Amino acid sequence: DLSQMYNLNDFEFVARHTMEKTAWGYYSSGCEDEISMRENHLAYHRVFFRPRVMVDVRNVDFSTTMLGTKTSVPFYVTATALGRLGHPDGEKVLTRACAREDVIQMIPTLASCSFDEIVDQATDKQTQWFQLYVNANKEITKQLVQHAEARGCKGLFITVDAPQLGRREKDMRTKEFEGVSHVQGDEDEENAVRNQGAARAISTFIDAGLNWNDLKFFKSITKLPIIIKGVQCVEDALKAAELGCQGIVLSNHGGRQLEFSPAPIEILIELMPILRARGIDQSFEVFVDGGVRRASDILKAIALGAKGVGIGRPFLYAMSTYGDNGVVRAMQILKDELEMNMRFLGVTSLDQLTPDYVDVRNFGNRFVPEDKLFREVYQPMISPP
Ligand code: HOC
Repeated sequence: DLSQMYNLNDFEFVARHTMEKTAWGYYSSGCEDEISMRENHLAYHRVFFRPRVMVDVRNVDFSTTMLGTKTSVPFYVTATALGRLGHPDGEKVLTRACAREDVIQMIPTLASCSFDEIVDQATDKQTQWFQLYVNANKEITKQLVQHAEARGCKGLFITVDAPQLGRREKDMRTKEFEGVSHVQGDEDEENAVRNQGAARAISTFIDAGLNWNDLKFFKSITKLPIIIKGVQCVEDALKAAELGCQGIVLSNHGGRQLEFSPAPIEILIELMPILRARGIDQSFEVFVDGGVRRASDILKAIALGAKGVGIGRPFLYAMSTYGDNGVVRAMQILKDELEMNMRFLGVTSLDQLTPDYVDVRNFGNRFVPEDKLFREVYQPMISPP
C-alpha cells in the first residue's frame, strides 16, 4: 500500500505490475532500444556531490521561483499525454495534487481531459503552464495559445522535438487502447490505432514545418513567456536566447523521440558556463526534464544552473496506482529527500548551490549497455510484464 512507497521507483514497480497493459506500454515506452531513456537517468549517476559540513542546517528552504512565480519546490509536473489511460480523472488528479503540494503543473496539449476541465480543477493560487504541440493549422494554434493565456496560464512551452512520432516499440506492441477518443485533432484514428499503438493515434496534426522563423508568429499572438521545450544541444539553446525566448527545456522527450539524443544534464553542464560568460544565466531560464527520480538528481541540476526540473512518468505511475494520494505522496517523498540532501550538502537555500557543489569529472564517459547488464537487468524492465 501507499505507506510502503519509499521512493519514486516504487511507484514504477507497482505500476508495471498492476497497470493495464496498453497504458503501461504507452507511458513507459522509450524509443527504439531505449538507450536515451535509460541514459537520461544514468547520467545523473556520473555526477557526485562536493558537500560542505559544519553549516547550521536547522532551517532548510527549498522554495524557489520559476518564470517569476514562487513555488514550494524546484520541480514541476511536466506535460504528459493521455492521463485517462492511467486514471479515470486523468490530468485532474495531477492538478489536485499540485494544489495540495504547491507544485506547478504544465498542462499538455494532448491531455485526455479538456484544457478547461483541467484549469477549472485548479485553485486560484495555483500556477499552470501550457505545453503546446504546434498544429499545422495556425488558426488552431493561435486559439489554443490565446485561450491558455486568457485562462491564466503563466508560460507557453512549445514542444519542438517531435516533428513526427518516435518509434516506441513497447507501445506499438500493444495496439488496442482506450482513452484516445478524448483527444481532439486525430483525423484518422482508426487507421492509426490499427497500425501504431496509442502514441501514433494522437500525432497526426503536428506541424513538421515548425522552424525558428515561427517565433515571430508566437510573439505576435501572445504576451506569455515563450520557452522552447526539447532543446538538445548548446547551439539551439543559444539561438533560443538570441531570438528572445525567456527560456528552454533541455529535454529529449523522456527518451521517446530521437534515440541517442544526449541526457539533458549533460547538455546543461556544457551550456551553463557559456550562459554565465554572456551574463544571461539568470535572466534566461533553463529547465531540464528526463530521468529525474530522486531529489539528489534535482539538486545536481540546480547546482549546475537549472532553474527547475520537470518530472513526468513518476507522477503518472503514482497517479495510475494510488490516484491523488499517490501523487501527493510522491511529491512529499521528493520534499523529504530535498530537505535531507540539502542538510547533508550544507546548504539552507537553493541559491547557495553552485557548480562547486558537484563533481562532473566523470562526464565524457557515456553509459554503454553492456550485454549482460542489458540482458539481465534492463531488458526485463523494458519488456511488457
Ligand atoms: C508527433 C507528435 O508527448 C508522447 C506525447 C505525445 C507525442 C506526440 C508526438 O507520447 O510522448
